[in-house]
Amino acid sequence: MTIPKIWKVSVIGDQGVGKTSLVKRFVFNTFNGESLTSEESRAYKKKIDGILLMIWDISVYEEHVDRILGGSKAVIIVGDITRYRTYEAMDDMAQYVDGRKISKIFVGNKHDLKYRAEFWRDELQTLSKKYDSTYFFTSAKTGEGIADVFQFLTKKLC
Ligand SMILES: Nc1nc2c(ncn2[C@@H]2O[C@H](COP(=O)(O)OP(=O)(O)OP(=O)(O)O)[C@@H](O)[C@H]2O)c(=O)[nH]1
Ligand SMILES: [Mg+2]
Repeated sequence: MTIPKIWKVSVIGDQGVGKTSLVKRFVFNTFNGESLTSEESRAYKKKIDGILLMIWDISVYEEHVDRILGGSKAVIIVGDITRYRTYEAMDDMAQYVDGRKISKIFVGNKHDLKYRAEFWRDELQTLSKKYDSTYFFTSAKTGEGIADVFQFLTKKLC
């Protein structure tokens, strides 16, 4: 019997950027348009490329972010491209995570609404350069880009 690698991955980002939707799209392949603020952080399991991912959907109210982030292989920092201030929050959060041994991946979510974008490629490129990282565009609604984020994670971060 081979014991799978288990990786913890944390998903953070400003309120309503689509953290829960993104995780549920990836884990269950579902999307539910309703808006329900996550009061508590929650972990979901999903096996991909022989790696068992423990994906933490971190609540904006989480008191123990520090402890949850500890031991994470990667952190996915999500913004909502239709709201510029969620981009600023991405930078703040990246700064918060910086200096730890955790890979950062930036995600501009709600790409199906790109005609309403308040930030886009230039901004995410700037952020990626600043933190020596990479970025993706996703839509939890259509599923665009979601698998790419997690595939990148398991293929490139081994
Ligand atoms: N059009 C569109 N709407 C999205 C997308 N992702 C999430 N939403 C919607 O945005 C709202 C917030 O999504 P959530 O997944 O609850 O966001 P969250 O980051 O978990 O929010 P909090 O838990 O409150 O911080 C919901 O109404 C979702 O249906 C997307 O890719 N496209
Ligand atoms: Mg949520």
